[in-house]
Amino acid sequence: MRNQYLSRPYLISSIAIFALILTSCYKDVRPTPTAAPTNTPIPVQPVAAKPTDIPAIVRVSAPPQGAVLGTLEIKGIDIGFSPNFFNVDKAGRYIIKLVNTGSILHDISFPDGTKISAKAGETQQADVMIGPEGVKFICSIPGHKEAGMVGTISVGGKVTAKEEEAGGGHGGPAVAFDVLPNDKAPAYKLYDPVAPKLLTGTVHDIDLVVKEMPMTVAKGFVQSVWTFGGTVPGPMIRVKVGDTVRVHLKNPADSKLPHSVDFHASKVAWNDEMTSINPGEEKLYEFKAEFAGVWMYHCGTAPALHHIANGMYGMIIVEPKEGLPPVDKEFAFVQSEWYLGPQGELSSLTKAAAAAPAPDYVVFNGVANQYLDNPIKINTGKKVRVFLLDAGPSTDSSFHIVGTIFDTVIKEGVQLTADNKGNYGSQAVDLSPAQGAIVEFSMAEDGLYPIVTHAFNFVGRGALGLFQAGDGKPKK
Ligand SMILES: [Cu+2]
Repeated sequence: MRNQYLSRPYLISSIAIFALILTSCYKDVRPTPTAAPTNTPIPVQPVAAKPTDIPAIVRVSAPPQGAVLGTLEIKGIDIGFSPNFFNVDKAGRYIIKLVNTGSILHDISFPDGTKISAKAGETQQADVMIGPEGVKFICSIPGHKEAGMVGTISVGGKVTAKEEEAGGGHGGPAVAFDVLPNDKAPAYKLYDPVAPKLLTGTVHDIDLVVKEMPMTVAKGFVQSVWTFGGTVPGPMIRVKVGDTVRVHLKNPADSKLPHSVDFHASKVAWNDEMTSINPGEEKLYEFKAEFAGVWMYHCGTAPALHHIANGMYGMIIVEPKEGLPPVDKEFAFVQSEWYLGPQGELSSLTKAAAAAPAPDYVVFNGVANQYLDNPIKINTGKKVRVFLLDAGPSTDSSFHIVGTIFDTVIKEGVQLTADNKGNYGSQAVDLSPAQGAIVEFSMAEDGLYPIVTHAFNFVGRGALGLFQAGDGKPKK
C-alpha cells in the first residue's frame, strides 16, 4: 500500500467535509467558517492580490515601515498551514502571502490583529512587521486553530513570542509545540498498514532485535527512539491458538540501555521471561499462544512508561485455531502517543508522566498523519478487516471510520457478529491502553473515508488517515 497518492481535489474536498464535521463538534456555536468574516469590519488598507467581496486584509496597528526584507509564502490547506514554520535572519518588514489551496475560507491572524483572509483558491498578501522576538500566527476561523492551523515565524532561530488569541478565543487546546519543527528533518518513513501474514507451522522462532535510533515521528520532528526491530511500532506478528512462540530478544552491544519485552498474549511470570537484558545480551522468551485476540507487546524496563512512550511496543495477532474467515483486505493499526522531547533527543518522560497527559501527537502506526498523506486503497463493497491496538502509553482510543459502520467487532474477546438478530452495528470501538480489537466493514460507494480516533482533540494532532474506496470519487 505504498505511494498511493490521491489527486489533490478529492483529497481536499474530503478533508474539507471532515473539517466541517470537526468544527461542528465544538459546543461554542459560532458562525460557519464561510460566513464568519463577511460581517467583520474592514478598517484600513486592503492589499488584495485579487478583487474579492470579503475583507482580505484587516490591519489594526500602524502600517509597516522600512524596506521589505522578503516574502513568506504560506499555503492554507484544509486544515493547516504549509509550511507552518519559518525562520528569518532579521527582524523587520516582510510580505506575508496566503495561498489558499483549500476548499474553505482561511486566514492568517497575527497577535496585533492583522488578518489576511483568502477564500478557497485565492491568494492574498500583506506586509507585516516581524519583531526581534518572532511571532506566532493562527487561522481565526472558529475551530481552525484548534484543529492545527497555527504557525511560527522565528528570528535568528529563536522565537520567544507568546501566542495570543487573535481570533475565536475558544480556549481550546492549541497545537502549539514547545519543540520547534525543523524544516531540515528527514521525511518520515511510511509504515506499511497491511496486516501481517499468518506464520506457517506451529513453532515460531522470532528474532526481536532492539534498535535505538533517530526517527521522524511527524513532519519536521525527529526523536531519538527505542525500537523493536527498527520500526515504531515494532514488527507485527501473527500466529494462531496452539502455536509456540519463541522470541529471541537481542539487545546489541551498542545500545545505551537495558531493555526487555512483555507479551500480553502469554502467561508467564513477570520475574522470569520479562526480566531486562543489558546491552550485548540476549534471552529467550517462550510461550504458547492459548488465547485469540489482538495483543500488545512492549518493553517493561523501568520506567516502562518511558520505554513505551519512546517507541517500544508492537502487536501480535493470535487467530483462533480454525482461523479467521477470508476477507478482501486486512490492515493493522497501532494507536500511540508522542510526547515530544527536544529535536533529536528522547521523548519527554516529564510530559508523558503528567497526571493528565497531553500528547503532542496521537498517531496510527508511529507517524502523524501518514495515511492522510498516503491514503489506503480498498475495494468498494468488499469486506475489510482491521486489527487494532491502543499502545498508549496513557490515552484511550475511540476508533472510528467516517462513513461506515463496523458489522463485526471482536474486542478483548467480546464479539459482535455480522447478521446478528436485530442487525446491531458498531460506530466506534473504545480501547484503553493495551486493549485490542478486530473490526470488519465495507464501503457503500467509491469515495474517501477518514480514519480517526473519535476523541476529536487528537484528530488535529496526527490521528487522521484516509481509506480510498475505488478511485476515491463518489459517482453521483
Ligand atoms: Cu526498553
